Amino acid sequence: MPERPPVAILGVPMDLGQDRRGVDMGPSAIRYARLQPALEELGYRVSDLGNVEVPIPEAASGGDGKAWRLRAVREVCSAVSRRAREAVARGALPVFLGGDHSISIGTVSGVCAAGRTGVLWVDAHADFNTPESSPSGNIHGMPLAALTGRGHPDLVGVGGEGASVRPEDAVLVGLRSVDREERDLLREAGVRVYTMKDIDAYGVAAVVRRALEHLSGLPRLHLSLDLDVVDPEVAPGVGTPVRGGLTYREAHLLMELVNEAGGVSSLDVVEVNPILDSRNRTAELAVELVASLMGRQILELPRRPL
Ligand code: 6HN
Ligand code: MN
Ligand code: MN
Ligand code: MN
Repeated sequence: MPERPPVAILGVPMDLGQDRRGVDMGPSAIRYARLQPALEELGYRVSDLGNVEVPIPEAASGGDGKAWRLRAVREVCSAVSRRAREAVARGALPVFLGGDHSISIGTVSGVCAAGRTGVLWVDAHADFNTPESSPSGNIHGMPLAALTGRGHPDLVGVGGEGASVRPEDAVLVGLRSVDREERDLLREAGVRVYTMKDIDAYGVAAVVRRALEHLSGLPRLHLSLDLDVVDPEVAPGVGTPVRGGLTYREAHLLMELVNEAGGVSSLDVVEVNPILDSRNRTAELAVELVASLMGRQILELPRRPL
């Protein structure tokens, strides 16, 4: 077996970036679904670094209808960013367990300290709102905008002044719900986008190949996996479900193809909400998808070209 980087798991039980209770239990649900043993079975050395502390919503201050609980989200994301930076400096491959997607303001800004990083954002949503464009004021709809330098200075400033990611280094896959003003922001920024329509028309394989080609020159690759990219019939345990998502096999194929192309240097698994789930299915799916990304194969045989 080739040399594999040590994996470091970090939980971020954050539910402050949206308004449905339960997503703070995502890290527990994913651990309960046996993430660590699944990775060890693939030959990784895994350490679980525990959870970053997150205040409960009742105790979280700051922010208004444009960006709820802004100060608390910023504080948690700054702590996450430091932990992420330390993990990659030690040579680990960090796997961050959310929590809602606002955690990525911390995770991605932290891993970017190790070098220019391509970001593959796999999500039903674009997460490209600013406080001004957001219809909800929920910060989990803003992380990719903040990471590329747009939005509230308190969010953009996490992990250091200014943007962590260049817009041309980000690719969105699986989109099917974008807010009106968010569309304009995305277009102006020049982020590459593959919607569900592209996946329907060209297939997951072609879309993933294009997305990875676009990011291939960069030394690092971060995958931010929002489980709501998967169809809610398959992954019901998410706070903002949207019909028409990836099938079970499309989601696996996406992961398998990223693995085949060389894998990732860091990963987020976010938006799993066990209160809304049915018997932990969505957390179990999350673990399966991570295993596919990290090298689990249907057959351990040499591949023959088709
Ligand atoms: N997520 N675009 C909507 C909003 O409120 O800004 C939904 C965001 C969902 C975010 O799923 O990570
Ligand atoms: Mn998201
Ligand atoms: Mn989403
Ligand atoms: Mn920053």
